[in-house]
Amino acid sequence: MLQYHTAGESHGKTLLALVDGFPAGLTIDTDLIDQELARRQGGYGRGGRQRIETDKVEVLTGIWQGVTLGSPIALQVVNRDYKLEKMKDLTRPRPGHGDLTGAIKHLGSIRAILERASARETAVRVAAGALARQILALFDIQILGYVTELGDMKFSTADDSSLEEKRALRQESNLYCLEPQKNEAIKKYIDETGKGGDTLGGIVEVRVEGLPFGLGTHAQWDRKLDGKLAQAVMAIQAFKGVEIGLGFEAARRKGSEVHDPIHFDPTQKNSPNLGYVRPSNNAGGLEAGMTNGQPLVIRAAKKPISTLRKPLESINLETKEAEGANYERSDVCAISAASVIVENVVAFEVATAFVEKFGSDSIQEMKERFDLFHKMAQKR
Ligand code: EPS
Repeated sequence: MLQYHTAGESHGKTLLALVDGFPAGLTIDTDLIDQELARRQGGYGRGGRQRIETDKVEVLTGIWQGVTLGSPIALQVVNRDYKLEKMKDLTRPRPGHGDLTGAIKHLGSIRAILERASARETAVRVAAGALARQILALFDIQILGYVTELGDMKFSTADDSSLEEKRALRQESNLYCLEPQKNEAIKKYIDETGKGGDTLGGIVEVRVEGLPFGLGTHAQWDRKLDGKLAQAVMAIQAFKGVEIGLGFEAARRKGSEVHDPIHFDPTQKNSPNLGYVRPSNNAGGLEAGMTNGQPLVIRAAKKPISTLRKPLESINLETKEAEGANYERSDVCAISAASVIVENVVAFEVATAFVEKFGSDSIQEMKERFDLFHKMAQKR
């Protein structure tokens, strides 16, 4: 099974991801991983830390002459801002962070909790996802994440444009949304919020195109792809909600206004949808926990960062007196970074389901099995 775990503290020596179950025989392009790491550091509203770091991946194990061995792959992103040994503890927990609960749970310091709870850890989650999506790229599966809301601002999802057109729009945006003409308004909104000592959250959407039928399963709850995606995305720091396709809106409509009719177009028989076209995609590409040949569409909501320059009410844990929460350097808005994180976390889960269906021993075997399945499914 393809899976990963991470290690590392925000201001510790390094961040690590251990990726297990990765197939042998794939030539890895580390520049593509570095591009995703650089994107994660970007977008308007990020804090001072991003001027210190230039995140780059080092592949420590599992690769020989640029090709995966089929053995565990250890990825490293070194922290330039390593200063953990010199850092002091905090006494006034920040509402919304894990400070209070973690310190009580572990009978320890706030520092011990915040260093691991920090979203800095997402650098190696992005690295793991950017590695795994290189499997998907071999099978022409494309993934794009973008911001659709920032605080009370809403952005177009450019529904009539292709994924590549959307990618070009995103490239021009200072927030990785699809409306670059709003760059100035975005800057103003974030600057004003920051000046007021406050922070902003938002919503991101990820689209995955070119998926075959049948990734995931209907047969067991913990292998349903919608459930696995929801867990992976909800487990990103500060995320509070996940929707697939129409999401919560589906609950407000009648069945006839929700479910996507099934048509057949023989000219599309060779494409991933095998000719089964759907005039709408309210299901977001997943039915009964399996991909249905349509684009996967997933949205997720991120709360505003909980470190506020204008602190919220808190308690001094030593004296139990009321005091403002601690402030540590942070970002006003990290929704652009969040879109990169969700994109790569989704890529990892899709790759996991892909390996589950087509095998994890070698890329050559996966290709044969992928082609065989396509041929057999065309005859179904
Ligand atoms: C982050 C690095 C951190 C924070 C942010 C994400 O850097 P520092 O704490 O050294 O300024 O900017 O972390 C959080 C948002 C959080 O909640 O902890 C990064 O590299 O993304």
